[in-house]
Amino acid sequence: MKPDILLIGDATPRMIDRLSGEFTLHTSSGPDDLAELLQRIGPILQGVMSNGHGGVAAGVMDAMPTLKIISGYGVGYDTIDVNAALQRSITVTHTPGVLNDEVANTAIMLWLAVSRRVIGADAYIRAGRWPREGFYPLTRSVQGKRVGILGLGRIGQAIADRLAVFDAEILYHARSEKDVEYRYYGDLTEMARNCDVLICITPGGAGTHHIVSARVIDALGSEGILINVSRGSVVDEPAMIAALQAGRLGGAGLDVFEDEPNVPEALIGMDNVVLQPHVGSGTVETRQAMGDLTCDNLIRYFKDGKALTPVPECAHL
Ligand code: NAP
Ligand code: 8YV
Repeated sequence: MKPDILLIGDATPRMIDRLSGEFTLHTSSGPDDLAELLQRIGPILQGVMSNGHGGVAAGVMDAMPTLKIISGYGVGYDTIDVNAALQRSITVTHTPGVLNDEVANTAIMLWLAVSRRVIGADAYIRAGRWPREGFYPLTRSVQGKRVGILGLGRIGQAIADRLAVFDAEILYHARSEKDVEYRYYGDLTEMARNCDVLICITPGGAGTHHIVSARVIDALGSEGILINVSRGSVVDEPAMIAALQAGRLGGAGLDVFEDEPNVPEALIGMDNVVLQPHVGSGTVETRQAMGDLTCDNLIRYFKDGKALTPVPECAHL
């Protein structure tokens, strides 16, 4: 008998292929059909694959009394209620490491795009303005800047590695100081005051909610650039928008938002902002590596009871 697995959110054809060899698959495309599905087949489900966007709440787990594992297709697991999973002895897994380079590249790309006004310059040509109005206005260099990294973990370190070619002075804020040569700031506002660019790459969730506050944004200042590739909840979005509108913040490169997939209308018309629909890891190559690990976690768990990459809270299960 193949175990029954529920897929919540998108999975690639390669993932579906691999999983359907081992499991009986059921798919939910979102909250609209989830309740009905759970009522119908909840009691037979033993595993869940979640892309993290809709998440897995305690109530959803309750509807699956024989659930053993939730395999997250992504490294961030803020939308999966890990405490509720632990109470039910459910193992939660994620995909650390395999997306570091891609997300770091995304952060750097957003910074370059904002500083050098890539989107505006492209639009300038497409609107036929170059022959009529001459060269595009000068932009800001990315060379030799002070870059503050909020969250010096796996991806934060990959960002720091890339910053060497920009001759950046690297500052960072995390919960604890690391054994690195970059300058540590225990106080995020103080770091923001001392950097030209602030790149956010912490987990989401209660511990980091609005950690980039109005105060931090004001400290970054009118020439400062905010890059967010972490979670929308990390930045106080209304405060950021107000600062951008008033010219108290220089620009922003945003891959994540507080109410995805809804992006505040106010951001749409701003030419000092570059927007992406949460695609930091969204390449064929990296999603393949993430998808393989997501599947391997499920397959290994049902083979020998041990997943490959449990989240730290579930490592002992
Ligand atoms: P990681 O290795 O666990 O690193 C997280 C870092 O954040 C650590 O340095 C940690 O500090 C710091 N941190 C955690 N809570 C904090 C707090 N309250 N205040 C200050 N710093 C805090 O994680 P990772 O693999 O680099 O991934 C980081 C996050 O990136 C994910 O959780 C996810 O939300 C996001 N992400 C986004 C995308 C995207 O598509 N945009 C893709 C992948 C990941 P300590 O080391 O001191 O504990
Ligand atoms: C993806 C992410 O959006 O890994 C993460 O934490 O945010 C991204 O890589 C997603 O989880 C893929 O489904």
